[in-house]
Amino acid sequence: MSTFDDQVKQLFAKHEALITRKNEPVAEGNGVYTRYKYPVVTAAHTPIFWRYDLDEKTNPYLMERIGMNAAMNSGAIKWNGKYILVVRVEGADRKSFFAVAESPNGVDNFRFWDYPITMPDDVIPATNIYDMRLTAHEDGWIYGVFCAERHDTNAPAGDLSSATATAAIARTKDLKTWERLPDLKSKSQQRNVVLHPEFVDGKYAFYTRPQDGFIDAGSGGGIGWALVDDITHAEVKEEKIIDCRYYHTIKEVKNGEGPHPIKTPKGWLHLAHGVRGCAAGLRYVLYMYMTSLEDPTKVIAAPGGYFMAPEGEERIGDVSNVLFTNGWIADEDGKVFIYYASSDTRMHVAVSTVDKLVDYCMNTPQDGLTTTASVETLKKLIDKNKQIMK
Ligand code: M1P
Repeated sequence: MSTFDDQVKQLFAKHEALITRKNEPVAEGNGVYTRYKYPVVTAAHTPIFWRYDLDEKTNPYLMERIGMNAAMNSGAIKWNGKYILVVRVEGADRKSFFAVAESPNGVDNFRFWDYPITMPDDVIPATNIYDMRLTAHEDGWIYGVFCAERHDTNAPAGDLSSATATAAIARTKDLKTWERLPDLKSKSQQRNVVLHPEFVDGKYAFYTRPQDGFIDAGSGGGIGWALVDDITHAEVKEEKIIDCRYYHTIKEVKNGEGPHPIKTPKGWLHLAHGVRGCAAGLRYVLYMYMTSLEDPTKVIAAPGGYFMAPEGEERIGDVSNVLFTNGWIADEDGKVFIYYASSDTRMHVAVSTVDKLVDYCMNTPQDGLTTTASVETLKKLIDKNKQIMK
C-alpha cells in the first residue's frame, strides 16, 4: 500500500508531466494559421498545492479540497521575454479569478505563478470578475480591462439570476500588484471592453460593447469606440459603433472585440468574436477585421465569415459550441500566437504571422449578405481558377 507521501509524489509527478508535455503543430490546416494538438492551459494545469491540502493530519484521504472547473478566456502579453497569460480560472464554486501562467515558448510548458492575482475591489465589490484584456499602453502602464459582474439590485425578489456587466479597469507595472481604477462609467451595460494601446487625439480610446441586458446585446449595434479624457475616472460620453452586427451573419446576435488590435503597416489588425443563434443555442466563432491607421474607427477590411470555429473536442465543454479570444501576442519576428478558449473550458493556441493575417483580411471576400452574392463571389474564383487549370 502506498504511503501518503508516495501519493503526494505521484500527484506532483503526474501534474509535472502534464505541464511539461511538448505541444505539436497540427499538420493539416487552411494555410492561414496552425492549430496545436493539446490545449495549452486547463483546470488540471493549476498547481496541486491550490487544490489539495498536503497535510496528512488534516487530509488523511488526500482528497481535493478546492476544485478548479475551467481555465479559459485569457489575456496575453509578452513580458520579460516570457509568454504570459492572465488566465480566467473558474473554481468549482463558479467564481472566476485571474492567475498568471507563463511559458518560455508560447505553445507549451505554461506554469502558473504560485498565487492568483489579488484584484482590489471597486467601491461596490463585484461578485465575479473575468475575461481580462491586457494592454501595454504608451503611457507606460499595463492595463487590465475586465468584466465585473454584480447581482442586479433592480431584480424582482426571488430573481437570483439577473446580473449587470460593467467594464472594470486596473493597472500594474509587474503583473503582481494591481491598482484598481474606478469602473468605466457608461449609460448601458458593457462587456468585452478593450483599451487601445495608443493615445488618439491625446485621449485614451476604448473598444466597447454596449448591451441592453447582461446577456442580450439588444439595441447595442456592435463593437463601439469611445474616447476618454481621464483613465482614472473613465466615462463613455460618446460612443460610435465601428463594427456592426448584420442579419444572417456570424455576428447576428452579438459581437465583441478580442484582444487589443495589432498595429501593422497596412492598418490595425483586429480579432473578435461573433455570435449567432441556432437550434443548439448560441454559436461563438472568431472573426477578423482591419481599421485604418489614420482613423482607427474606419473599417478598411472585413473578411466574410468566420476566421476560426470550434472543431473536434473544442465543440464540447461547459458552454458548448464556443470559441472565445481575448489574448494574442505578436512576436518581434512577425509570428502571432492566438490564444483562444473552447467552450468556456480550456485554452488553446494557434500560430500565424502578421503578414498572413493581413493577407487573410485584405483578400478574403466580404460577406455579400445574401446567397446570390455568395454564389457570385464563388463563381468568380472558379472562373479564375479554370483559366489557370487549363
Ligand atoms: O459563454 C460564452 C461567452 O459569453 C460571454 O460573451 P458575450 O458577452 O459576447 O456573450 C462572456 O461571458 C464570455 O466570458 C463567455 O465565454
